[in-house]
Amino acid sequence: MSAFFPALTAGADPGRTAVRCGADTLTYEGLARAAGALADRIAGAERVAVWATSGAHTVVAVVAALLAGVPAVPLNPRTGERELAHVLGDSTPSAVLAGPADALPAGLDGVSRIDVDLAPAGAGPVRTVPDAVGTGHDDVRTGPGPVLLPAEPDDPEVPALVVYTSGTTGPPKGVVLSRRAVAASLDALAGAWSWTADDVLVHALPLFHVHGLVLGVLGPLRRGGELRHLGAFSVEGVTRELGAGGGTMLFGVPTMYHRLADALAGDPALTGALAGARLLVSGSAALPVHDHERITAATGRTVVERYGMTETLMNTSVLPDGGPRPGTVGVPLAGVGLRLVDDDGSVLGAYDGETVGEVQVRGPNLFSGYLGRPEATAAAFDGDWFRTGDMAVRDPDGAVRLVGRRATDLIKSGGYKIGAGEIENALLDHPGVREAAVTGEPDPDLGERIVAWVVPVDPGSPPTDAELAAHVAESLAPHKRPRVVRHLDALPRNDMGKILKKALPGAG
Ligand code: MLC
Ligand code: AMP
Repeated sequence: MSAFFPALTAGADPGRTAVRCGADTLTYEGLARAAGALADRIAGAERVAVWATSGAHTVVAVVAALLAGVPAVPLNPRTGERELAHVLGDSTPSAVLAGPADALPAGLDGVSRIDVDLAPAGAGPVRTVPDAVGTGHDDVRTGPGPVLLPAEPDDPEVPALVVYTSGTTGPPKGVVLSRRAVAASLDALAGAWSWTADDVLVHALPLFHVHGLVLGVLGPLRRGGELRHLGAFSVEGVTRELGAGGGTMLFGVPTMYHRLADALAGDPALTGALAGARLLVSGSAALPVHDHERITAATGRTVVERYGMTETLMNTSVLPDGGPRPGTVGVPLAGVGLRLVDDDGSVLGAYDGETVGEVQVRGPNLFSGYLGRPEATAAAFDGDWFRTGDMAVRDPDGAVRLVGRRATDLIKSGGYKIGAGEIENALLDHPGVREAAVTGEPDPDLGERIVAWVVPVDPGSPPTDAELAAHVAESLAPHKRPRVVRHLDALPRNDMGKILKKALPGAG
């Protein structure tokens, strides 16, 4: 496989800015130097974890892992004890890569730590020369204290990342993404969006899921363009970096676009910044038509939606020059096969905007399997077609319109996929909880908010809502905490004792 990041090696402009995160700026030369040095340190490891804070250290760590051909497991730095123990036990990383100033939790005590150095001492200016002397390195970068950029793996099936994603029940599963899948998806997006080295991508997405990490970090670096990460989402940050800051593209989840839409009235600087961007892209959940309309009315720009999934990377996108298509996620990307399938397994051919089926996809963008779970991997496929669990119709022009999900126990909140089962298990761990059920209900900001239905052990002194939210946040992660807690005397159950979520008051 050719170089994953051509701009780090041959003939690129080494002085071009690659990444700006807060106070840290790295040119392509600086990134090659920092990631090259780290790649040498981790070479040969089976897997490494990355303490994926929203900063330049995460970028260097993941680039180093790709250069070394070592799969990286990004860790949410806010992951709670229970979830962290699961991910570490499941993925058994030989080291964790972290920023020197990062405080790591006790759960990582047994994993050796490697500090990411943004500016390794002794490494001079980078010069790339071909490997003529059989050093095993493609490029030898010389200067005071030469640093070697390792030969990247030839096999495109070598895993690049293992990204954890929630299922309906039980703890999250590790999705193994090969170099082939990541490259194919990014290159298909580049084609659809005319994404080039001239683009400056602005975003504030977390770097432990595919939206922020694959699209938002590996995307601009594969193109040889620039990434500006805001650290944390804010209207001011978007205004600054897209406006005078020179950003050309914005990636966000619908919650972020909703907050931008709320702020547009009376904020000419934000309006100008959005109007001046080349491309505004939303994904990870549906952007409500009302938010599309508010943004277009104020800025004259349409937000382009694309549809993806951790297991499949990107499947479809609205084409930027094809006119506005609010409510659809566009057409399949180059190389992606997409079909709708009925409950009985028959393939639906109608492009009538009405016939609903499950979305199945195939193509080079697909994952290699769930780490260590061959049965779960097999169950996710129908032949070589991956069952997404998303329900959709096709419009007459082929655009895909998502209409729901097969599993009601999957909640999308703020663009995060969250399994009801993992929260129920965490709640049942609390000494004050006898029974628990978790559902999602519509929320104008988050898309869906997590609701916990709880039967307390002692109805006279039930645990407080804040206590239960903190319990889930500490055990799993803050974004998995219930936003609403409702108390019941008993959960509705069928004759077999199964909880009937549809019979919860006001649910279903
Ligand atoms: C509140 N907080 C608590 C807490 N209550 N912390 C601990 N215990 C408690 N009880 C804190 C949080 O730590 C955080 O701190 C703050 O309150 C708010 O937390 P939040 O719930 O995360 O923030 P919110 O404002 O609701 O976040 C909105 C958001 C976020 C949009 C910024 O949801 C987000 O980043 N979403 C992106 C998800 C994403 O990338 N999905 C892609 C999946 S891949 P502080 O310090 O932050 O204030 C995929 C495929 C595809 O879907 O197609 O893309
Ligand atoms: P995740 O497993 O976290 O990667 O989330 C993948 C899921 O996010 C998909 O199966 C969809 O349900 C949802 N999703 C992603 N993009 C969109 C979009 N543009 N519109 C609606 N849902 C989306």
